[in-house]
Amino acid sequence: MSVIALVPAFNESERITATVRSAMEIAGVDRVLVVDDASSDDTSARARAAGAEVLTLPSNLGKGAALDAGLAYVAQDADILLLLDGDLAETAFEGESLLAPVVSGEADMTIATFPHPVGKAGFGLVKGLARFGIARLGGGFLAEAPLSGQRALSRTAWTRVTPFAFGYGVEVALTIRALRSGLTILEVPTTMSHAATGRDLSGFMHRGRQFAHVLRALIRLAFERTPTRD
Ligand SMILES: Nc1nc2c(ncn2[C@@H]2O[C@H](COP(=O)(O)OP(=O)(O)O)[C@@H](O)[C@H]2O)c(=O)[nH]1
Ligand SMILES: [Mg+2]
Repeated sequence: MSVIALVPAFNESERITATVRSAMEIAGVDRVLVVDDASSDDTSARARAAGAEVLTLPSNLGKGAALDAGLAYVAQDADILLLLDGDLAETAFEGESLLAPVVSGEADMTIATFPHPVGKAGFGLVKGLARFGIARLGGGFLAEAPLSGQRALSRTAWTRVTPFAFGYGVEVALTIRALRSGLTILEVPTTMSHAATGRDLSGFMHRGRQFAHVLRALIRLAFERTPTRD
């Protein structure tokens, strides 16, 4: 059974080396593919030096399109997809705990939950919108980590829930489509951490963009035909 880690990365020069090395150490992971979305730093070079395969996109297309490009690149060879953000650094290793329930068939998609941040990172608006949207459009499912991009998906799951949604709408769309397809989702507690944004201008801009992308995904999903269960 082939497990391929897909790592979207945009200007992750500081953390990508540790992320790649840690992902490669996960038992069962066969390939690690970093999709560098036209970073202006040396993310691609560092990812390659750390041992990953690297797909470098010619212009910045956003997280969802980058994941689509990565998936197209590995689809023939992939049974289980392990999605790991590029900014997890050493904690990417905890992606290991996402695999077992999918390998055993206990779950079609696992999602890593993170410990609550010590200092308040944001105001929880994006998370609140994502959680509300998933509950509303996904039959009442209350997601502990609605925005977590750290997931493992069986082949059945990823063929049903892709293509990925635009930008940062990826996660809510994965969860809602999985629920609508009757797939089993399991949230797995981890102690992963990432480069959380703070309450400065770039943090607000980042969350504003995320909010817009999540809302866009929810509006599209509200009109998307629900796949029939088989
Ligand atoms: N390929 C690609 N990855 C992106 C882009 N924007 C963010 N990412 C990556 O997606 C992951 C999550 O983004 P991040 O900014 O950390 O968002 P957050 O963790 O949800 O606050 C990280 O690995 C980023 O490097 C993008 O435009 N393209
Ligand atoms: Mg992050």
